[in-house]
Amino acid sequence: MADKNRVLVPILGDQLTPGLASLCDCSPDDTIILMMEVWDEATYVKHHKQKIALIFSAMRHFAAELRAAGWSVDYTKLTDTENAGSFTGEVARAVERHNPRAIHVTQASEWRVQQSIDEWADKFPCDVTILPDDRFIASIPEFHDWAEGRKTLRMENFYQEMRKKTGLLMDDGKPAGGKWNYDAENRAPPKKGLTAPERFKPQPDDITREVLDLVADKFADHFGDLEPFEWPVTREEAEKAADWFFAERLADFGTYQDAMIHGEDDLFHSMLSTSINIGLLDPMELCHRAEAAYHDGNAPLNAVEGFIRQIIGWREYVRGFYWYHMPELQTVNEMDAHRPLPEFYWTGETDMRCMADSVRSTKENAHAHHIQRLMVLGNFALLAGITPGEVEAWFLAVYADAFEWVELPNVAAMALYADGGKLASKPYAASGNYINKMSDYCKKCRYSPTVKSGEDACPFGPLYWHFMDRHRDRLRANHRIGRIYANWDRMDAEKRQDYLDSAENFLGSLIPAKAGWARAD
Ligand code: FAD
Ligand code: DLZ
Ligand code: SF4
Repeated sequence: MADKNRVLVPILGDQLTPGLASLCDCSPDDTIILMMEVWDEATYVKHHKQKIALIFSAMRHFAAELRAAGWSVDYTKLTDTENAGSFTGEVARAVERHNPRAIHVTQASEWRVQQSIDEWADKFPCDVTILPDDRFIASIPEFHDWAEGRKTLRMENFYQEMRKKTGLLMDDGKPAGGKWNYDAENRAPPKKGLTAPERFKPQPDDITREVLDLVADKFADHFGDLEPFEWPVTREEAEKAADWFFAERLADFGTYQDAMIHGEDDLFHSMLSTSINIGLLDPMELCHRAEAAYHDGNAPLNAVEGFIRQIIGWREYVRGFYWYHMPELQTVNEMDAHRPLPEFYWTGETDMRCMADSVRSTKENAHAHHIQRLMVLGNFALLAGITPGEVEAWFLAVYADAFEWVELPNVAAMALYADGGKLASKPYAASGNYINKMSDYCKKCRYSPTVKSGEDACPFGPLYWHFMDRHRDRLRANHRIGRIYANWDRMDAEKRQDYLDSAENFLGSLIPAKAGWARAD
């Protein structure tokens, strides 16, 4: 049946928010909402099985929520049609079915998808309106205005603007407690025996079970364990997960933000990124709750400021940075890195205990926490000079919270310094001493961070010096690393050569990943 005069509102898998911009000016009796499970989105990289299950289950639950609220939802399941291929293909079919008078769509979070949406106005015989995604605190033009003309873009400056804009942790125009940033109090190493309270783990209902069967059947060759599947897939579950975090973990979130413990996969982290990224939780609401916990005396300032900084600082900043630097950000390789990704990023089969544990958590949970991503998995790729495109595809494929707008700046610019320093003032390069200080990994590792070269040396040590040595011309002018070259130059020549030989031997032993893990052959 043709529904002339109705408005078609396509909603994408990370737009699961009732107050979405494209729904605001519509009423249920004048609108058809279109939701589409499509092969292109599930396979442009071979996402972790849990990520596909998360998106499909959350989409199906959201469709049910919308229907219960009186909306008409046209929902295409992946197996409904033979060729549920792409967003544009499905919208074309929906235009034929419904003959809408207009399409209203909220801007896609990712450049790749937005490129295809930009073609809809020419393709379809109706008006197409693209609305800005107002679920972020800073709009894309606002970030652009802030960035334009600045020599360097730094999160800290942007974050202060966001604190002023939102009024979060502000006392009479000044930062609460007198400082903008309590990062220095967010770096405690793990105490012996430190454990974190369990997080809230929702159990699959019938809708999720059906999706899990679908994923097991259609995506068996994708990376990662499908079960246990413990991600929130509804607003209600996500809110329970947030309640749990605020009650059980926030108070220690700040102090142990950078700590790593073997087998303690998420420590005091919130595990809320998937829910925030797909629209089940409102980032500002979370920040207000964190601020209230501080004012009520339930969490210290270093925890609350740290949490708020991740959200209105880093999360907003990387999103603005992404749109400011796309599409060039996809191909940056300022460090001239060309080594293939090692196979152990997929198998976890390495004697490096820190890497093996981070890959294990990634495989089992579709998650690793920030310091595992940055200072273990990212740091290794930086030091070993792995091709940015391969590292980016890995990070995009393996995490349930991975969307290119947040993944790419974190990987290319933060972890790999492949943008040459537009985001970070220096590479996040570290030897095994950092990992040894911040984790319990090294104690039972086959390597030792105190052995400096040779077979038993922690590979991060020689790799660190190899990295510094080969990038001397690029990095020595950076005043934040000049001191490192002074140390290198003070070492005797034999010791320096030992480091470089150990690194070369180790790099020569790496087995490249087979094709087909991240993308279909
Ligand atoms: P918490 O530690 O509890 O932090 C609270 C929230 O702050 C997170 O839920 C997230 O929304 C936000 N946040 C924290 N750090 C960042 C950051 N650097 N950038 C953006 N938001 C941040 N995050 C993703 O959401 N998707 C990704 O694909 C992703 N890829 C990353 C790749 C690398 C190499 C690095 C270094 C970081 C990446 N991050 C990514 C950021 C961060 O690691 C995750 O957001 C975090 O681990 C999610 O777990 P959590 O919810 O427990 O976070
Ligand atoms: C990640 C993902 C996957 C796996 N599948 C779908 C899908 O079938 N349909 C859908 O609407 N969204 C999916 N997503 C999320 C999208 O990739 C995400 O919404 C866009 O990339 C945002 O630009
Ligand atoms: Fe990782 Fe090196 Fe420590 Fe082993 S010794 S866990 S490789 S940092």
